[in-house]
Amino acid sequence: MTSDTELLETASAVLRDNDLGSMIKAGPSLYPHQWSWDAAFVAIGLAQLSVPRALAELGTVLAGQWTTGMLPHIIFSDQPGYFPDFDDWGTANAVGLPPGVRSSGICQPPVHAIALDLVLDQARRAGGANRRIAEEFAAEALPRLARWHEWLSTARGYDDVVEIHHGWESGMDNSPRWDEVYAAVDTSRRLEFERLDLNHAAAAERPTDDEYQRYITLIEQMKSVRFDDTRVKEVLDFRVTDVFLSAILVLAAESLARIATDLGHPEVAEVERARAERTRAGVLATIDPDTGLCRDFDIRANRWLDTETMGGFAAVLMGGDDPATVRQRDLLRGERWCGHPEMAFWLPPTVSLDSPELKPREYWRGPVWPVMNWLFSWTALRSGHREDALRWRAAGLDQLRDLTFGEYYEPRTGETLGSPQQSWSAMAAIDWLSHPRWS
Ligand code: 2M8
Repeated sequence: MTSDTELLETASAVLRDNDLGSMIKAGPSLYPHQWSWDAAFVAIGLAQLSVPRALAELGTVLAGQWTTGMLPHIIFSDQPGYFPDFDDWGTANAVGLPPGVRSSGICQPPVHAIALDLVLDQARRAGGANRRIAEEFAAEALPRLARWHEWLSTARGYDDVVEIHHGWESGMDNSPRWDEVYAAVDTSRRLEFERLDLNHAAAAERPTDDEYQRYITLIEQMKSVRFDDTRVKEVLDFRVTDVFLSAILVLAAESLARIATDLGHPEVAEVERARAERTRAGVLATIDPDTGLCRDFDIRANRWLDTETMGGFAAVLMGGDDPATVRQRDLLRGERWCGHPEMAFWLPPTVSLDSPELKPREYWRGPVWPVMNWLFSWTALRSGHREDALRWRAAGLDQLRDLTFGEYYEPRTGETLGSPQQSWSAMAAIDWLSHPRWS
C-alpha cells in the first residue's frame, strides 16, 4: 500500500506540475485556467508547502475582482483548449469587469476567506517573514473579501440565502439538484459550439450535450445585458437559491470576522458575524421537515427543489448541535449515505446509492469527490465532531492512495474518474497529511 510519505510527495508534485506561475491550473489538460473555489482550496494545501505561493494564488483570485464586488469563477490563463474561453464568455464589455482582467462573468462558492484564515494560521505557526507577509496580505485582502461577501448578500441575497444564476456557480454543475431548473431554460435556438472537454474526459463521465446547450444558452442571456446584476435577473431562465453555497458563506463570514478582529477591524468583524448569523438562519429555514435535508428554491417557478443530493447537507457543513442538524448528521453517517453497505469507502457520495437519480460515473450525479471529502472532514473537525472528521480523513486518504488524484471516484468500486492529477484532490492529501490539526 502507498505510504503517507509517497502520497504526500506525489500530491505536492501535482501542484508543482499544475503551477503556471501566478495560478495553479485546476487540472492539467481539462481545466487549464484558475477556478475560483479550486484556487481557494488549493491555497490551503499550498500553505503547507510555501506560504508565499499560497498567498500569490489568493492574490490572483482577488486581482480579478469585479467593480461590483464579485469574484469571477474563472481567471483565464493564456493556455488554449477549454470551452467556453474568455472570448466565448463575451465579458470584455461587461458591466463590472476591471481593465486587464480576463475572466468569466459568474461566480463560485466563497471559500476564499476560509482559505485566507487557514493560510494565516499556517503563516503564524511558521513565524518570521511568513507571518509578516501573510498579515500584510490579509490587511489588503480584508476589504476586498468584505465587498465580495456583501455582493453575495445584496446583489445575490434572497430570503437570507444566496441566489445563483448558473449551475456552474454552485460548483456542482450538473447535480440533479438543478434538473428542474435547467428543464425550464429555453433552448429552442440551438447553439453551435465545440465541446473541448470531451477531448480530455470520457463523455459518459461528463455532462451531456443537452446540458451544455442549457449552460451556454444562459451565458448568451447574460451577455445580452452585459452581465448587469440587475438586468440579468429579468432575462435569465435560471434563478435559484443555493443552500450549499450559502452554508459556505456562513463559514467564510465567520472566518473573515476572525481575521478582521485579529487585524483590529471590529466594525468589519461585526458585519461579518451578523452576515453569518443571518445566513445560518436562512439555511436552516430551508430544511424539509419530512426528509430533514436543506432545500434550494426555484425563484422563477416559486417552488422548493427537494431532490436528495449532497447539497442537502448544508446544515452539517455549518456545524451545529440543534436537533435538525443532529438529524442531518445522522442521516449523512447512516446507511443511505456514507454508511451504505455498497460504498467502497465511508465517504459522502454526491447522490445516495439508493436514489433513483444516481449515475455513479457521471460527474456530480453520484461520484465521490476528494475535495468534498476534505470539506466535510474539516467542517466536522471545526465543529467538534472529531470522530467523523478523522474517519473521513482516513477513508479519503485511502481513496487517494491510487496516486491518480482523480477529480471524482466511482462510489461503489472506487475507480478513478474525470480529470486525473486534479489540483484540489492533491490539496486534500497535502492538508490531511501535513497539518497538525489532524494528529
Ligand atoms: C467543474 O466546472 C467547470 C465549469 O466551471 C467545467 O465543468 O468545465 C466543476 O467541478 C467545478 O466545481 C470546478 O470548479 C471546475 C474546475 O475544477 O470544474
